[in-house]
Amino acid sequence: MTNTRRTLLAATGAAVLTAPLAGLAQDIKPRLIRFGYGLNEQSNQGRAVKFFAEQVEKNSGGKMKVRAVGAAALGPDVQMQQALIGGAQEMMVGSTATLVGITKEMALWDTPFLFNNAKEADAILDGPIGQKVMDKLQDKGLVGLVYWENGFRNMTNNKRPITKMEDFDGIKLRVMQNNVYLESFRKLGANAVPLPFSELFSALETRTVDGQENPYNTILSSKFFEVQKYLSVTNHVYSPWIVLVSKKWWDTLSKDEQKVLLDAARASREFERRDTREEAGRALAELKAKGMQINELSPAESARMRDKLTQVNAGIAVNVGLDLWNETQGALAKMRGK
Ligand code: KDG
Repeated sequence: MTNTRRTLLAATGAAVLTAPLAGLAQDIKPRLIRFGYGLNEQSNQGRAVKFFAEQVEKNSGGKMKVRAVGAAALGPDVQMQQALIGGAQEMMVGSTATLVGITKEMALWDTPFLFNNAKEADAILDGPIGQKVMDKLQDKGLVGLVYWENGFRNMTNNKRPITKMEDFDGIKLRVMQNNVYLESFRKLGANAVPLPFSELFSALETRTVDGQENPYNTILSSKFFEVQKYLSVTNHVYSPWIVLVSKKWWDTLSKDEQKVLLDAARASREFERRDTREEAGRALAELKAKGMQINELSPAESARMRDKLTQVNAGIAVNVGLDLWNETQGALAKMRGK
C-alpha cells in the first residue's frame, strides 16, 4: 500500500471515528455574538470590548463567544444601530449622540456642560434617570445594557488656537450626526459639518474640514495629532458611549444568557471608565509631545462659551420632555448641594 493511500485511509478513518463526536461538537457550538465598534482595536473603546468578550466567554463557560469587530468594519454607528434593530448583528457600542434619531430622549446627554465632572456623570447615567432613558430604546428594537465613558470633548483644528468664542468664525468643524451638536457649533460661529466618525480622519487629512471635537483619548488613539495642529481645552460636553443589544436577538436568549451579558457589561463599565480615565490623565502630555499646540480658555472666555452654548438647552428640554429635563436638573442641583 502506497504511503499516499495509507495517509488517506488514516485521515478517512480518523474522520469516520470523529464524525459522531463532530456531530456532538455541533450540538455545543458556542453562541456567536458579533460586536461592532467604531474606534480602533488599540483604543480605550477597543480595549473595553476585548475585556467584555473575555468576561462573556469566561462567565458562560465557553458557550457564548464574542467576535469583536472594530474600526467601523461593520459600518458607522447609525448603520450598526439599524443592523441591530433588524437582527442582522447582535451587539455594538457607540455614541448616544447618534441614537437621537431613534430615541429623542438620548439628546439629554448632548446638553453642553450638563455634567461638571465624572462623578456627576456616573451618578446620573448609572442611576434611575440613565436607566429611564435607556429603557426608551426597547420599543425601538434596542436594549441598552450600560453606559461607558467616551469623555469630556475638546476642540482640535488647523486654523488657530481657540482662545475666545470669535475664534470659531469660519472654521469648518466636523460634528457628529446630531442636531444639538450642529446647532451648538453654528451658534459659536463655526461652519458645522456632520460626518460619521469613520470618515473623520480622511476628512481632516484632506482638509475637507478644518477641525473636530472629541475626548483626548480619541484624539490620541485615532492619531488626529498627525493631521491637527491646535488642541483647545473646552470640555464643552461629557459624551457617553452606550453598549447596545439587538432586542430581536435578546428576546431569544435564556434568562441565564441575558444575565451573562448584563454581568459582563457591568464589569466592563468599571474596567472601561478606569482605563479611560487613566489614559486621559496622561493623554494631554502625550499629545503635546506629539507636537500639538495646546491652550486652555480663560475662565471668562469659558463662561462666554458656556452662556452661548447653553442657549440650546431650552430646545433640548422640549425635545427630551420637561419632566425628564427637570428631574435631571433637580438631581444635579441636589448633588451640588443647592
Ligand atoms: O464609533 C465611534 C463613535 O462611537 C464615537 O466615538 C462617536 O465621539 C464620537 C464621534 O466623534 O463620532
